[in-house]
Amino acid sequence: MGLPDELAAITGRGHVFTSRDVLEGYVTDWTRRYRGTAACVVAPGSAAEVAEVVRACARRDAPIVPQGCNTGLVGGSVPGQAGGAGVTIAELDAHARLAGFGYGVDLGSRDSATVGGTIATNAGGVHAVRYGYTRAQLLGAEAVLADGSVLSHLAGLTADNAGYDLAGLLAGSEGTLGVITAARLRLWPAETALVVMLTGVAGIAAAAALFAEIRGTTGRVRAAEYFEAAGVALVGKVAGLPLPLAREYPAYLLVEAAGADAAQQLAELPQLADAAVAVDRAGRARLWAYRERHTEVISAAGIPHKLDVAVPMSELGAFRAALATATMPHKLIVFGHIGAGNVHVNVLGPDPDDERVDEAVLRLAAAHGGTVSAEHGIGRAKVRWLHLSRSGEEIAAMRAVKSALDPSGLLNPGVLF
Ligand code: 2HG
Ligand code: ZN
Repeated sequence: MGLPDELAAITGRGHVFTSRDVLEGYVTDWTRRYRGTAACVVAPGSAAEVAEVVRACARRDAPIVPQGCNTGLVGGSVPGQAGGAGVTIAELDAHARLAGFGYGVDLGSRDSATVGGTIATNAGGVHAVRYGYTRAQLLGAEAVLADGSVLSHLAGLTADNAGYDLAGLLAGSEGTLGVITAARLRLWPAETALVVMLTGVAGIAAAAALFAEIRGTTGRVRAAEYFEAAGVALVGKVAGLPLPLAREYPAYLLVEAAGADAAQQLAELPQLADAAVAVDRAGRARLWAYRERHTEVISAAGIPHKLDVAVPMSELGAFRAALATATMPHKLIVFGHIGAGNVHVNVLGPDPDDERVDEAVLRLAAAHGGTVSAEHGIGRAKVRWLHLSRSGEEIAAMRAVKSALDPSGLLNPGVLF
């Protein structure tokens, strides 16, 4: 019996896919820059089935790549050259809202990204400035380890300080330590009286300064997002949206805040020469679209090199200026979560396999005191540059954890190290 048949005996035949056409969508990552091969895709329906599948693969030394809905952007959820169950972020948030709560992580791929995948990647998203990354939402986790054992800690006690934080370790492990099958998540009281403000600024340093001012004067800031004229032009061209303000600006700052006074506080800011403000749902969505549609319109224009970096707030201006030279002569689109100093550098033009621009941008971020991965993770895309953000001692400790939990390197080989 071949592996697919053995797996079908565990999950049922309808949960094992082997046809080339179906596999294609699972072995190519969202950017189309990373692809690999797989013997089959299996979609187990429970933690017990995941455990049996992992054991069956381990017996045959068959590597496993855990995948949520494959929305990752660093090749971390697709196999190298050698889906299944899951609740989406939008479903989780909608469910929490029925009880007057919300989930702290929100991101553009909310309708497809799964809770398991976002835990594995420690997703940040647009509300990280208020609620933190996924790890901060995690009160416990259940995961199947490489030997098929099930690690489970779901009790959710607030006061619980007994040893290593294994759920925290699984967050951001990018599928290299276990397959996440359940989680206990923190919810937040749903915020009301939301206001979104979009304004033009001279550049990234001005956006950072304005954000600092807004944070000091406005109640609850939930998001602070940055984008530039090049991105707005592409959104206009591909998605057909008109210019967001009366005239064009070099860059834009979008802020979302909550609270009865928030709209008034924003309106009183003396620095705002030209701004659009929306308090109703449709108006807020209209302003958010200029920021949220960046990823999709860039992808429609080509296969981008995505460098998701962060630098200290004080370095943003100098970093942005140096970026223009480092990425020449290619098309550069810069946007990101400015509240966290997180800059999404997208470069269109270089061949997908040509890593010179990746090298230049990541070294530049490191030289400015930043990190090679602010939000998306290391995946396959940034393995070569992990050392720019983690010391030899840190990488050795990570490798020790990996080989203790997955001695034969069965889980997501080629990702992270
Ligand atoms: C976002 O913030 C995502 O929209 C994607 O992290 C960023 O496409 C990108 O580079
Ligand atoms: Zn992002």
